[in-house]
Amino acid sequence: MTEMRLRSRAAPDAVAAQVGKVLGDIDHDVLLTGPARVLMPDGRPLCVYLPGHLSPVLERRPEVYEVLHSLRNLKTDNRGLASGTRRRPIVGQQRTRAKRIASAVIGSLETAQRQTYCRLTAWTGDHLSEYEQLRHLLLPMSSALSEHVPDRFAAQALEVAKTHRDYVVPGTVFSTVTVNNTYPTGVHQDAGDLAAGFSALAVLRRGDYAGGRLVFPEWRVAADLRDGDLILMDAHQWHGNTAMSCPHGLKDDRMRQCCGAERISVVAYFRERMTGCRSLAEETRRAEAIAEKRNQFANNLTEADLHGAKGPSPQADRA
Ligand SMILES: O=C(O)CCC(=O)C(=O)O
Repeated sequence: MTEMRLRSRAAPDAVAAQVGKVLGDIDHDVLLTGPARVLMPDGRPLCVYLPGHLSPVLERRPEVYEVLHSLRNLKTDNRGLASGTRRRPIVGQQRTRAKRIASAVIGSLETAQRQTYCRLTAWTGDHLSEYEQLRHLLLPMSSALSEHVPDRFAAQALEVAKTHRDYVVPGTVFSTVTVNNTYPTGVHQDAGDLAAGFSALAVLRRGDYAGGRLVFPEWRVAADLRDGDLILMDAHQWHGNTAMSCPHGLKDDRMRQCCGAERISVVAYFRERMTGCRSLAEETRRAEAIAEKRNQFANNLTEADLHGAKGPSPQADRA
C-alpha cells in the first residue's frame, strides 16, 4: 500500500468558497488509483483507500445490492450542504429545506430537536430482515477499520461498548448508515458521528457514467471509487463529489434511464450520542408517555379555548 503524507492545504478562503458546491476535476491534484494511506501534515489519517476490498462479498451476496438499490426512492430535503444547494426557509415552519436527494439514513438515531427519544429509523423498523442482510457488507467494513486505523477503531469500540446493543449493528462499530443513490454531494463535513472515530464508505456502481469522484478539497486529494471499493475516512474533513454525467452529457436525475448510471455510496459510522439511549423498549415506552402527555395537553387546550370563546367570564366564575 502506498503511504502519502500531505504537506500543503488549500487556502481557507478557497475552501470556504467551495462549501455546499459540487466539485469538478480541477478541484483535486492527486487521484488515488491503488491502495493508499493518506496522512495529514500532523500525521493524522485523512483516508485509507482499499480498491476492490468488498468485491468478494458483493459477488457472494447479490442481495446486498438489491436491498441498497431498493432504498433509491427514499428522498430527503434535510441534507443541507451535502445536497449541493443552500437550505431555504419553509413558510410557517422553523425547519429549513434543501434540494430533495436520494439519501436514506438507516439504523439508529439519538434524540435530536423534534425527536425526543432514541429509535431505529422508520425504514429500519419496517424492514428489519433487509437491514440484517446489510450486515454482510458492514462486517468487513468494520473489520477494515480495525485493521487499517486501529486507534480510531478502538476509540469507536469503546463508545460502542457503552451503548445499548439495540442500536449497534452486531459485530461492528456502527450504529448508523447513510445510503446515497446517484447524486454528487456538495462540499460538507459530517456531523453527529463520533469525533474520535472514523467513517467507512463503500461504493456500488452500475452503468457507464463519469464523475462522482470523492474529493477532499482542502487537501486536493480524490478517489474515483469503483464497484466494491472501500474508503475509510475522516468525515470531519471537508469532502464532496464531482458532478456525474453520462457519456453523451446528461447530468441530471434521468441518468439512470439514459446510461444505466447508478452510484450507491454506503457511509457507515457511529453516532456519538447513542451512548445516552436506554433500550429500544424503554425508549418506546417513553415516546408513548410523551405522546400521551401531548394529547392531554392538546385536549385541555381545546376545552380552555372553548371556555374562553363560549363559556362564562372569569368574573362570573369567581362570583
Ligand atoms: O457518496 C460519496 O462519495 C460521499 C457521501 C457523503 O459524503 C455523505 O453521504 O455524507
